[in-house]
Amino acid sequence: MDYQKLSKEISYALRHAPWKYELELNDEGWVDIAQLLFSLRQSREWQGLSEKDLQVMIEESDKKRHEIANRKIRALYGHSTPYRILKEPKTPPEKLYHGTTRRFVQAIKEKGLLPQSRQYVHLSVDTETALQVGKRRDNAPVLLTVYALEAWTEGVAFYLGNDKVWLSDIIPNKYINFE
Ligand code: HQG
Repeated sequence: MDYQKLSKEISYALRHAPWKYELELNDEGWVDIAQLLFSLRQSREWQGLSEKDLQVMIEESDKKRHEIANRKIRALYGHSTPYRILKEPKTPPEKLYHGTTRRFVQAIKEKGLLPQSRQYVHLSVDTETALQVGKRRDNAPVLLTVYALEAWTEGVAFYLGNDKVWLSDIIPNKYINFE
């Protein structure tokens, strides 16, 4: 089984287009595994898909994108669906990082970090992870440092994503270092 392909399709279903799979996310983004399997098995490629495959997909993934509990599965971050998924608010570390494309820097200097098509801004716990994120779109990405704890103290909300990814509301430019 191509677990990477499976992960991409499940991310698409759980982050962006659950209705195309006749799924409805609950407030925290969970869907019943049985319903997801039923839907995916309609296509020839995933005919033999089992719950075990979902577990293996998560274990073998390079990033912790999905989580299983109580016979349900959800995406941990990345959502663009119209109803905002409720994430657990959490006090952030002093600094978080964001890797981006050179051509976005000017706009971020002016407007701060915006969620754009997603529900939350995505931040990384370390510079290496942030640079990997930035490399998706630019081979020489720009690393931004976010003074997360200071922003949080002054009212910007932060939320738990996974061990590497934090989510937040808009980060005003005064909390960002562009060096
Ligand atoms: C940029 C992947 C102009 C922002 C990754 C980013 C991540 C602005 C882009 C996760 C802006 C949005 C999310 C502003 C922000 N003006 N551009 N004011 N503010 N931007 O893909 O953070 O592999 O929605 O810098 O690893 O790149 O899919 O967000 O470049 O963890 O699991 O707007 O998705 O994870 O791009 O990536 P994205 P992201 P997966």
